Amino acid sequence: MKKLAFLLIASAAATLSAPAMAQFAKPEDAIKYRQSTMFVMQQNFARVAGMSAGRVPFDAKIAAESAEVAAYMAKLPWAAFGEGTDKGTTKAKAEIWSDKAKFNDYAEKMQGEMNKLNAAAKTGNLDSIKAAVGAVGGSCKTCHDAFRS
Ligand code: ASC
Repeated sequence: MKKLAFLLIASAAATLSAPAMAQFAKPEDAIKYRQSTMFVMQQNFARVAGMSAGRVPFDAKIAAESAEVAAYMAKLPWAAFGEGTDKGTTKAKAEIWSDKAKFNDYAEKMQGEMNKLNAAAKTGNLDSIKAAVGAVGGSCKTCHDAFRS
């Protein structure tokens, strides 16, 4: 009985010390999760970027819906960069874990720019959308240059 109580407390403590990992059964799941959420974000962002560059006809409703999805997806990948998820099928650089403050800062900046794009897309004003698309693209690139191999 004592042993069981100890095991329960030990496993609760392990869970508390690794909140980001707690929601993934294994590191590969976390890697797949962050890649999948970034893929869905990128697909939606690229649709709006294509309109803003004139590669596809501007459709305000589709732009607004896509920006909304991209802004939501932008929140999701970060919980999946827990300890132990640096190895496997991933382009994530070790610097993500050794310079977490900078990584988190870039992640937050990207979300901020994505929220601005979402707001711009709701207005339907193509010039504001163009400006916001440029800022989002810049924030993607800044982080990829530093943290993606
Ligand atoms: C994309 C994509 C990125 C960014 C970046 C912008 O659509 O996949 O990583 O935009 O290329 O510079």
